[in-house]
Amino acid sequence: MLLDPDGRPTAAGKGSLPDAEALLRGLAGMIAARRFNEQAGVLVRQGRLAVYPSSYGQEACQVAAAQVLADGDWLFPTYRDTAAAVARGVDPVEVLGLLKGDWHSGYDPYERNVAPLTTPLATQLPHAVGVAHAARLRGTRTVVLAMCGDGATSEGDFHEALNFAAVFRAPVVFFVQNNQYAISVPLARQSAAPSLAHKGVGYGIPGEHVDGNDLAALLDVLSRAVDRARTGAGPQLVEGRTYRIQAHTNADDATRYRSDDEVTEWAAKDPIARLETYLRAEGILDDTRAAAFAGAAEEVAHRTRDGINRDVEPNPDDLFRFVYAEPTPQLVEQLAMVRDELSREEGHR
Ligand SMILES: Cc1ncc(C[n+]2csc(CCOP(=O)(O)OP(=O)(O)O)c2C)c(N)n1
Ligand SMILES: [Mg+2]
Repeated sequence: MLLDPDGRPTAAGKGSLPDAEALLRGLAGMIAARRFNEQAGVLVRQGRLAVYPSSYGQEACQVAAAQVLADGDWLFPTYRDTAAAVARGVDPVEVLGLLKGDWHSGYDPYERNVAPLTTPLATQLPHAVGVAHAARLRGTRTVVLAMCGDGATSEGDFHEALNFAAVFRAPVVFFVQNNQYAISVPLARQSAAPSLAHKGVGYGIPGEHVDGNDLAALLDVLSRAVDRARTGAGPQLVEGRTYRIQAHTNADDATRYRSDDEVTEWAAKDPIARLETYLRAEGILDDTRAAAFAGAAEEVAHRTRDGINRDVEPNPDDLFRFVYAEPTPQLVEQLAMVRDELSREEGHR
């Protein structure tokens, strides 16, 4: 921890905080991320999004994950990491395409080097390691940052990915957002490991845990892990300890398995308030700048709202177009069946 929950530098933080510009950028990113979370929540209630797994309260992890990467690096997000994708520059409307039920991944992964949001737990991790391994074989200096949740660390894919990455010294940083729950399952029922960061040890991967609501500490730990991977020293596991302030998704009722007191306790450790308090106390942030950050966040919300509220006419052919470069005979047949069925429906109208 570099900044305590009241926004004061800790002993470790004195003299070793990231520079003011990085912290301001991080704060602006978190304010935009929170506004995006709020906006997406509203769009769900309006029936414009099918589902939204909110990262409200986890904005420091979301923004830091994007901020520590260079342009050519890759980010592998989960369904909860929409705000990280937005922070990396993916169009917010396209990011929500999948959750709206519009279109395959919703965005072009190659535009900002952000892999598709992955819903099956941990399956993105072996893919991330593959990309990192390929980069190493090609001699590029690409680093991959692969995100997953606390629950996902129980999945076989998590362990296989760590093992492969360690053996082949793949330039990948595994970033676990430990938000204390896997839907209704609390961490204590999920894992008996001393910490999730310990899970690297058996594979020969250094593990570090960090306060996931302390943007300064996250930038410090994650950027060191990324730099280390870039120099060829191999993978690292970082556990960010944070909290899922809202329900798992809009389809969940979190009051059935956790207390309001617990939520209140974590809300007091809010990542945005903490950094803002520090930056104001240091005279780095003033009202004009804070208003500009809020204005930019409002702009993201506005764009998101406008784009999601615009009805698109989906082309059913698209279901088949991007599955394989060369469609399989089965896909060709299925496409013909869909077209046939639709044309008959047209006939009945
Ligand atoms: C392979 C697989 N098994 C089960 C699920 C159902 N599922 C969706 S989210 C979730 C909990 C994941 O918890 P965690 O990894 O901590 O991520 P969080 O949702 O807290 O961000 C589960 C079990 C799934 N998506 N994929
Ligand atoms: Mg979790």
